[in-house]
Amino acid sequence: MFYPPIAMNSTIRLTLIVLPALAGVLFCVPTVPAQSAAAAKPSVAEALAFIDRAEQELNTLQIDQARASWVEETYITDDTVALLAKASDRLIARQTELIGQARRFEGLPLPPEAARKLLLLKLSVGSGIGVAAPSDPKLRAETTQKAAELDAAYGRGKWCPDADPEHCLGIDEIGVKMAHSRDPKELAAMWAGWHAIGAPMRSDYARLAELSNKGARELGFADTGALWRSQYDMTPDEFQADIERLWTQVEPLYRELHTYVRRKLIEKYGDAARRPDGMIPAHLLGNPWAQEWGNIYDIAAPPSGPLPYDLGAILKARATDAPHLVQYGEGFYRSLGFDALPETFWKRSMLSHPRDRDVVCHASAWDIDAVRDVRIKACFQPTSDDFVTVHHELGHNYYQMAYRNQTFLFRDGANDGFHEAIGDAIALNVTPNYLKKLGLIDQVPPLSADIPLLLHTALDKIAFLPFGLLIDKWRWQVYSGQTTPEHYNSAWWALREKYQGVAPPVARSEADFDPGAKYHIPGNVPYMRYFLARVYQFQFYRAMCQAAGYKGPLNRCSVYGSKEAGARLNSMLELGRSKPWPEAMKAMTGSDKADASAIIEYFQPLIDWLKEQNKDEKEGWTLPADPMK
Ligand code: X8Z
Ligand code: ZN
Repeated sequence: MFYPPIAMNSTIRLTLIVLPALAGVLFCVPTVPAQSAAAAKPSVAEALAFIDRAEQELNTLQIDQARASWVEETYITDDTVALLAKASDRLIARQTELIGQARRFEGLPLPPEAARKLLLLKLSVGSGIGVAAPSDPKLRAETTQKAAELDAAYGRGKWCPDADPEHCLGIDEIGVKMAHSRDPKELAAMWAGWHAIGAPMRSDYARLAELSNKGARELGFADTGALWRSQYDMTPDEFQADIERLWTQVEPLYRELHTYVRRKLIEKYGDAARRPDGMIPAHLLGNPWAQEWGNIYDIAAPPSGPLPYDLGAILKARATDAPHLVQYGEGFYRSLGFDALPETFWKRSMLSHPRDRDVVCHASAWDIDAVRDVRIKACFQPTSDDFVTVHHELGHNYYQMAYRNQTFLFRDGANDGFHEAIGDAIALNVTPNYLKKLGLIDQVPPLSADIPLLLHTALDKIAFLPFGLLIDKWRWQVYSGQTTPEHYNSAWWALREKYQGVAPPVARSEADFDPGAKYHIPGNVPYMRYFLARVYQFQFYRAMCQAAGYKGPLNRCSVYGSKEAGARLNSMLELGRSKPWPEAMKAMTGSDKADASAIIEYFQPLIDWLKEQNKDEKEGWTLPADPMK
């Protein structure tokens, strides 16, 4: 299993209260035949034995699939694509069969753990490729082949600026260039060059959506989006409402940041940044997808001055190599009381971009055998972004190691947002004090430097929120049929305009498929997890700071070296998915709710400052008239 995969979980509320009602829905599968509909009712002991065997079998198949997936993503060829498709096919085929067989245990008075496992078995369908597949073997094979091909298409994606095939750039290089270029023309060319990788994916993507929907419907879900929204220990509708609640809490922060950054961009670029509708051109924000804006800190810097230090420049000046970057991260986890990474991590990980073959550079963390074989696959560079990404990926690996004593179906995050939040919560501890301890900076800047530091963090964390929200809003529309393939790109931009207030730098049409240029779309990785994680990580961070006995402004807290903070974190990690996520949340934070109050507390001084900066500005943007209306 690797992260990011599709995740699966449920809650006590589901198991104890909703399950009897849901069991009818979840286990009343229209087209997967129940094995023994006419046979005598099985006993509880048989159900427990069935679950035990299923877990062992799926564990073996999943290890095979993870190895095939690792080889495909680190060495893309038509053969590794085909081998991955086969391994995924075997896993999904068996998952589907077992889900069908499990129907005969419906209505048995099972212990809660076993009932939860049967629910998770069903929700786990398609883990490995991110989506379900039809039970018809031909259609299933087509599904797994398409999924593997789309993943490979992203990995092979390149932009060749001067049509010289010897001089092409992958996304890791484009990312660094877009972080540093301040030439709007060059930025627009890079933006368009990278986004061109999406167009050839469109028809495969449409077909995969159709196939995965068929798979999801066979299992009783409305569509793939509903299957994804069912992973959160509440109904899909409740989940949607909870997301809206969180967005309402944080949207005002985003709009303040948008207003401020837009003004700074116009000061810098003039007409190249100005639009009558008030939106920001998406190529000017220091990131290929305008998802995190920390790289344009220099443009957004307040009058009080630049950042007190530039971590990226420091790492580059020291020629910090990829293993060294990872050692920094490992050092943090060890200081909390976690183990050293296993020897095999260093032998088997892919930490840099190999030059002799195509790979998927997008960073991910892997748990190949659920024993010790954890790995990272990434194309790390000595940048401050990758300093954070190292902590992020290691968060997945330490979670995987913490829940390894759970049985198969419980070996996952409490929900997928938890999995994404751990490493980010740790990276929030990269404060000036901590960097000084590492010897990376000489002086700790005074508290008066906090507006620059907070602004830099907000450019990454707050700017991301609408992006994190809209990716799956688009996919949910695609899967429900609300957005048809002829409108894929316009629906994508309608959401980017509505939520982010950004606009494409060059004209777009349905000849483009811009969603394909973002890894998680061809990779079929659900994305709402990252929105959740932006909220959760501040809750987790605040809880660790409390456990460490920290008193002071939240943004200056670093729990480096605190065994108490480590123990608090571990109390949540070791649960894996054995408990509903609100219980895991409670073990860590004392509260069983997702709640944006921690993120607001963290940024409060900046929020006040931004309001002051924006007092003469017109906030917001206007949307183009909807052509469908
Ligand atoms: O995909 C990731 C991680 C791997 S799970 C590198 N992230 C999202 C992205 O890059 O789009 C982390 C932040 C959001
Ligand atoms: Zn992740």
